[in-house]
Amino acid sequence: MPHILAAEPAPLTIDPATTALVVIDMQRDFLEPGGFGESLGNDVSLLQAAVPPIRAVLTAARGAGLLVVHTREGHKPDLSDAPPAKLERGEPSARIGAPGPMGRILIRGEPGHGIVPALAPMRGEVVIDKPGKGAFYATDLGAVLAARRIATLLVCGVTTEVCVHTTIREGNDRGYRCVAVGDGCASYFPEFHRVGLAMIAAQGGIFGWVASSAAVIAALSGTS
Ligand code: TIU
Repeated sequence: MPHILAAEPAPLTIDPATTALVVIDMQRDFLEPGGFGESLGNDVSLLQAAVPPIRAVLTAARGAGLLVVHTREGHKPDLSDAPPAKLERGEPSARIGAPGPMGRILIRGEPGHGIVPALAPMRGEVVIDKPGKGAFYATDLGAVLAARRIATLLVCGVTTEVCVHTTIREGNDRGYRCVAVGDGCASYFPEFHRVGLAMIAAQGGIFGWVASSAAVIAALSGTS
């Protein structure tokens, strides 16, 4: 049954049968010290703010029977899926593939590549490994969504202005109605987070909508 979701710039109707929750890159490499995020010079503690709202939205999405998709950014151990332009940035000792306290940085199968325990995928949920910032690039996300006739994506995760933004832009161009769950996103730069969300909803929702986790939960539980 369709529900009304309060959002910016305007409310929209969502049908749980054709809506997916997409949780972007809530990995130890971005959220914990010693991973990729910290290797880039960031204060990784800033991303913790998104964890409780995502947990709450995950619970609501599971209860409403939504398709739940988790993504992980990372590369094959031989780095064959990582373009040199991505690898050559940063100090050599802290680049993608370098050893760190959570294993090789941003490499599939290493401890740092895993999703934080608080948001661990449940059995049956889709986990998409992506080599880029967008979740559609070089993945089978599009096929997964098409098989379920998904029309609307509720997108949360990190970081707001990098992988969340890229995924919403990709999804918008592919015809999906993309809703950023605002407090379920976070950035190492609070200003980028704020402006990143504003950019989505500006101009009449130029490439999507922005809703709060509370509004998403209310819509999914039928109380809005
Ligand atoms: N550095 C940064 O802000 N983000 C990334 O490198 N990847 C994601 O956003 N997942």
